[in-house]
Amino acid sequence: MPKKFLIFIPAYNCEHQVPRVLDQLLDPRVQTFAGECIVVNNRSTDGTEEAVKAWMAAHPQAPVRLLRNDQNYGLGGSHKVAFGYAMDHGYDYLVVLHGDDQGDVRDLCPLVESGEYEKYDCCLGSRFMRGSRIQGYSALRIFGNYGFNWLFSLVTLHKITDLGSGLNLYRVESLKNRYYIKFPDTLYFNDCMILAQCHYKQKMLFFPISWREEDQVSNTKLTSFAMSLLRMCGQYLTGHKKFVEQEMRTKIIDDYSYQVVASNL
Ligand SMILES: Nc1nc2c(ncn2[C@@H]2O[C@H](COP(=O)(O)OP(=O)(O)OP(=O)(O)O)[C@@H](O)[C@H]2O)c(=O)[nH]1
Ligand SMILES: [Mg+2]
Repeated sequence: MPKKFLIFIPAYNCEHQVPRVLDQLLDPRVQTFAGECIVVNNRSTDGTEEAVKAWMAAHPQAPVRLLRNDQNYGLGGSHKVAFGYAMDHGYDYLVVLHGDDQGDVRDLCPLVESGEYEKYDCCLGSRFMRGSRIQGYSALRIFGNYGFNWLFSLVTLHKITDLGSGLNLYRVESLKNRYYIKFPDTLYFNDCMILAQCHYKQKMLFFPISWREEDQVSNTKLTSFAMSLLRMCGQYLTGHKKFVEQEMRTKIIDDYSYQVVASNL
């Protein structure tokens, strides 16, 4: 039976980029596997929601649904919304595609067309491996990423070539025990996911992607991000199990609730 794919686009203040991301879904190669798409608006303060609605009105055949989080849950919290949605709606796979148009969902096509993705619990897009293409990142940022990939690889004894790009594929079954629920709701969510996937011995594949920074605003504060990653590595080293099971949120949310604000389905 063909597998059901849900495309999840996290969106926060990306009114200019999100229509371009939705345009990527019109590619016939993408349409062969993409089922429904949810855009999760994390309470943007710009015109993101209007831009998505306008795109949906112009493409009434596109199976897109626009969700709005009941609070700003951060990028991690938005993943929790989407993971829950994928489980509740019977999806087999979930594709994460950032709404700020830095990646290209077509980079997934070879993996999906060959069926190779079925061997893994997650296929993680990598900006820093053979075959990857990266534009618009400073040398410092690239160097820092290579350094942290190396450090995380050493700590986990797994070859890690990206700690969190904006194009990833998850097997929904592998998320069903909701091991991720106490992970930070912030931009550190992906780093914790990788450490947990190593701890739980999930099958992980890194695949090369193209990534660009053109008209996007980077929200990553490099120094504090680096310090937090170092702290995380230290904690993981002193006890994997304790690390992945601890409460990592500063604010506990019992229900990552949302409203459906528009739907073409
Ligand atoms: N910063 C931020 N992004 C969010 C949030 N909720 C959803 N997003 C989306 O998450 C994606 C990643 O956010 P970015 O700020 O670009 O962070 P990043 O991609 O990790 O870092 P860069 O490589 O610098 O772009 C974007 O598509 C945002 O639209 C949020 O609360 N804060
Ligand atoms: Mg970004």
